[in-house]
Amino acid sequence: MDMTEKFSLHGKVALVTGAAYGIGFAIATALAGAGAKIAFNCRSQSNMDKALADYAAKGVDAKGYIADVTDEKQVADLVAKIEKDLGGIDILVNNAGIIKRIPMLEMSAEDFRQVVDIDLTGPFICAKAVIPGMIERGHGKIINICSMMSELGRETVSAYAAAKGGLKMLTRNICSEYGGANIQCNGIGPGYIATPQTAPLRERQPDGSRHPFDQFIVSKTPAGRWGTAEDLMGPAVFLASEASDFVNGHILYVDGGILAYIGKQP
Ligand code: NAP
Ligand code: GCO
Repeated sequence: MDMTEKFSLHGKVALVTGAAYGIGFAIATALAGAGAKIAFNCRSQSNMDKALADYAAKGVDAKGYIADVTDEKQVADLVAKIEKDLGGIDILVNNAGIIKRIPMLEMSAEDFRQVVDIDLTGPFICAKAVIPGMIERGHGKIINICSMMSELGRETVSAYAAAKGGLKMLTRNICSEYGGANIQCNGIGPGYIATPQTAPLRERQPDGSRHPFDQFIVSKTPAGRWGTAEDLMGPAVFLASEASDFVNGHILYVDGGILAYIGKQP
């Protein structure tokens, strides 16, 4: 048996949300490398223009659309446009997300709701928009980008942890409700990945030394380093491809071993 065929995405159409840069960009590039046609959305024309140039530089012929994942009408229009331009969506990667690092007692309900809206309600809206077409075509793959915070808490990220914990359960629920329609919904739980989202945690100190959080993460990660967006490419192709057809409702943590490790002995 030619195993490369099992991982091939030739003939498939993938929508990766919020993929102008960061993890989404790397995942979209990986899916394209496995043969998929790529659609992505972002929220501004300037990000879109830069992203299209970056995709072209990687040899990826991606189609970009402006849409906010929290807006049901914009998402419905996005899905309709992609179906017209590229064909029915076979693979949805719910990647768009934000974080607000604010101690819980200082966080407004408005800030909390915004994080939940983008990180949890957004994936619900996008999944709801593509599932009918997937049922009609008899197959579909949904990958939700979860987090270490789907399992663990930490100071200042109450809204993010609540949303990403919820996203883990939305993943299991989509699996439960639509597994019978041959839809696989799985999550990827990235560890600490060097992207714009985590840049504040890696900022150099005024004296040039590494940020204490940066040192903490490296010591907490058996791999001894931050992850890169490229570390997520193989897992994404696996979960988007036929190779994972009996994997459903699973969260694949790609964390250099953080969740397995109690931490350095004193
Ligand atoms: P990032 O560099 O901040 O990129 C996030 C992307 O989401 C941006 O392109 C952003 O676009 C887009 N986005 C945000 N809100 C959106 C909305 N309402 N509609 C459409 N797009 C929206 O973050 P990242 O590190 O690549 O993270 C990507 C995903 O992985 C997120 O869900 C994040 O929570 C998750 N994650 C990250 C890490 C990590 O260590 N970096 C670890 C675990 C999980 P704009 O330019 O329009 O804001
Ligand atoms: C934080 C980080 C995390 C990571 C990631 C961990 O402030 O703790 O930003 O939340 O981005 O989600 O998996």
